[in-house]
Amino acid sequence: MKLIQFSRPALRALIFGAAALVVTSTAFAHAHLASSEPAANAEVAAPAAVTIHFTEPLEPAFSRIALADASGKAAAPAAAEVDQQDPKVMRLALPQLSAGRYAVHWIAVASDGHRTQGDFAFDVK
Ligand SMILES: [Cu+2]
Repeated sequence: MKLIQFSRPALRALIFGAAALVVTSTAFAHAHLASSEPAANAEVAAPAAVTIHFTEPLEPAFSRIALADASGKAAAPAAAEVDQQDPKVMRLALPQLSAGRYAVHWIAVASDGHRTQGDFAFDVK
């Protein structure tokens, strides 16, 4: 069986085209925060968890959520978990939080290996 022959410029165009496709599709695969509970800057009764919904499925091994109190001290001893049913959701179980402002720092690694991160805060009444 004879292989299809490509001219050199055609082959080059094909390779660049494929590379561009890969770059484009991975650029869209970054996991960004879609919504959270508590929402950013919300004032809430002590929540049982911080739940963040992302735009892409997460890689559980490298994704995490950290919570700090107003003095910057870690306020949640548990590790965040990615939902097994919906890998776009990551949750951090919380101990009973006292009133005050809390800072959330999240790191999300999408299934394509790309890492995004962000911060928001909420107030406990
Ligand atoms: Cu990506």
